[in-house]
Amino acid sequence: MIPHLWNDLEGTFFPESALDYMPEDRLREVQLQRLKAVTALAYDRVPLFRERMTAKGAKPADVRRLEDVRRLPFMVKNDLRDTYPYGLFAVPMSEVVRLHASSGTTGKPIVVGYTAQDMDVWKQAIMRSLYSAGFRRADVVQNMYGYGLFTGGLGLHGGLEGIGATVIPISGGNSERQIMVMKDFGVTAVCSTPSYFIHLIEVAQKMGLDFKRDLKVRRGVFGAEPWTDHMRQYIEAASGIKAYDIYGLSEIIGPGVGNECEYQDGPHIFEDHFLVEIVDPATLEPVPDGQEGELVITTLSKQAMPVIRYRTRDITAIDIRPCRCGRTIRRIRRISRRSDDMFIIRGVNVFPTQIETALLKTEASLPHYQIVLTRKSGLDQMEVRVEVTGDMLRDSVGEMEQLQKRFARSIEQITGLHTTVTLVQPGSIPRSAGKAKRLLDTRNEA
Ligand code: DLL
Repeated sequence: MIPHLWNDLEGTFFPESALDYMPEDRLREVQLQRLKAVTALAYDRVPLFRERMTAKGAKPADVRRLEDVRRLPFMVKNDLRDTYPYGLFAVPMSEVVRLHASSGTTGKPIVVGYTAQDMDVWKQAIMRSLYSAGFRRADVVQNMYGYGLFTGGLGLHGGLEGIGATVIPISGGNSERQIMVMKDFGVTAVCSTPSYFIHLIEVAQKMGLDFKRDLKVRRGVFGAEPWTDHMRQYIEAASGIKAYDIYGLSEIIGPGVGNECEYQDGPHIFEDHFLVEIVDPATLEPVPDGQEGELVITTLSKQAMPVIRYRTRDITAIDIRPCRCGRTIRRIRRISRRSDDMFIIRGVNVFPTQIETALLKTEASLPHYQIVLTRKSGLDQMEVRVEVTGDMLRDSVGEMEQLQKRFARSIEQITGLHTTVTLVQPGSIPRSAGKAKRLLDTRNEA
């Protein structure tokens, strides 16, 4: 029997989600009850978790108060990779109704699974996200997140249908068509990565359209990559819409871990489903509320893949100031950086090591390379500079161009991203005595 972890609460979700306004002591009670249940579930069903608990001398019964979460072992992205594909699942495959995947540091993605109940929890979390950002059933919504293995497209889609909005499942790309649809279908709200939407603003301008005058879009939820307040101001001023931050990650559920309310002051976390802690990434000790550190999340109601104390690598702080909207679920500060070297370009997660793998696959000798990220007309661009070694030197210019193309193709195969490859003189890429600085990210330097 799979325990029911969430529908014990008779929550009325609409017109306003009662769960967002639960009295704080009741919320903490719910969290504790669920933390106990999810710890027991993982202990019973997930060997990796049980082994780590045993190594720590811990038992599920040790969780008596919420703070006891600190007695539980951490999980990291590598754990998902090491147990690829289904090693962290706590239910038989017959109970799993959906799989999603996200890229990891090696060629293999990480895989996440959902039971029917997990799908419901996810849908509710997205409905609450959209509702807090002002989306309503009368909205016509263009969902520009990628449909497929990425959690963005289908995740948002479920919640959009849940609130009764009209969904246009267009996915990303084909920018002129996006603008045409936006105009002709009378789109009132959008879901997109912030960088792609900025690009669309430019495309619309090139097509001779004025966002404010010619389009009916009034709001959007933006996430899947860091975006600054500066970018928000730009989006709002240039398009006349209200832009809200949506946060989430595949390992936890996908989009919908948290979302901003009308005050646009950092995402409220759906704390009845996600327990958040902030730790010092070096010592892993908790930091006081309000102080910055690494966000650690425990899923409180997921069945297929319960995730305990997941180190997100996202750097933020819990905002303990009450929000003017009256929601009791707390907020986190908007995420502007990660503690590891993964970077996100156009919503796709990329690790420098993936680029290295691609270069090595093309040419056997180890190249010196640097990844340069820039932002042109609002759209993120990736350039990979590769130092030419003796082994790579070819006679003709044409052969060198071929080499360049093969590098670019190999990078695209591994990351799915189109990139410019530039061959540079030997010795021109800076060397470091310690860690190599593979990434030059100038996207926020404007
Ligand atoms: O990006 C899920 C998602 C889809 C969120 C659509 C929002 C909208 P992943 O591909 O696993 O999942 O990437 C998760 O993206 O750990 C953050 O580093 C980053 N990220 C996600 N949302 C935000 C945001 C989806 N609002 C990783 N602000 C996370 C900053 C974000 N970074």
